Amino acid sequence: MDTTTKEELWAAVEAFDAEAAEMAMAKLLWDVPLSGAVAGVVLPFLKEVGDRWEAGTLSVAHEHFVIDMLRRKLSTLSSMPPQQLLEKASAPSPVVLLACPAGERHDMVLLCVALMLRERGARVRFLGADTPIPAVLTAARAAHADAVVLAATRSTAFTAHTTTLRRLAQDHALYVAGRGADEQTVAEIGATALPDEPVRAVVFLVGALTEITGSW
Ligand code: B12
Repeated sequence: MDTTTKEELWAAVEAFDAEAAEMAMAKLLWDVPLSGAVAGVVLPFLKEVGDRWEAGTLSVAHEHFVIDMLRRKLSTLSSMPPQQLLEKASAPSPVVLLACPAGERHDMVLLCVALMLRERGARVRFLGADTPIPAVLTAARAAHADAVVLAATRSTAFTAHTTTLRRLAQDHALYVAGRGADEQTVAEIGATALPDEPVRAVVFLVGALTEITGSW
């Protein structure tokens, strides 16, 4: 990341200067492909938000301000359908449904993964934060999802719904991620754990989906 622009970005965030923060973010993202922007700018920035928040140098208000700006920037970056889908609209490509279980609001990394998958040509259905597991099951069936990706910071977000998640895993390839996806939880719900690092997780999913669909 360009250090001067990064400093401008943090100064703007500290002053709640939305226009300057967006200008700095736009400079950092200028002419960078989506996956490069997510991996090289958005995720490191999000990590620094987390570090500053834990160190007590970033207030809750700043954190909300940053998350809102990032979400808006990410949706602009992904406003066009990916090239592969425009070129071959009828070509089979896997459907991936992504959500955070009920009570879980940490969905920014999941959103980054969704955008990177979309850029690789997957047909992404993003349900986002706080989605009840029975609703995920219904949506996965209706969308004919080839894979479902769930992320949570607490393992109880998964283990409170073991029976439904096991049923989900019987019909759809089920992947879990985030701090709550520990080894014991993953085994209990019959899912597969994704690599913790989002870019590696996307590579892993693309490989797995190619095997599942046999045609991607
Ligand atoms: C931003 C933030 C929020 C935002 C979330 C905004 C959003 N829409 O995502 C808001 C304000 C909503 C929030 C709320 C709360 N938060 Co909060 N939050 C954070 C913070 C500061 C940053 C999270 C983040 O995005 N980090 C950057 C990413 C890159 O790092 P990461 O989360 O560790 O994720 C890594 C991996 O786990 C993995 N990963 C995570 N998700 C996914 C998904 C996929 C698909 C893949 C492949 C990988 C993956 O990738 C990352 C890189 O390795 C962290 C602190 C921190 N250091 O992270 C706390 C933190 C996650 N929050 C925490 C807590 C406790 C809360 C609250 C309970 C606080 C409160 N008292 O209200 C509420 C709970 C809300 C809820 N019901 O879910 C705890 C969680 C502890 C735990 N394990 O239970 C943390 C760790 C802070 C702390 N140390 O206490 N929070």
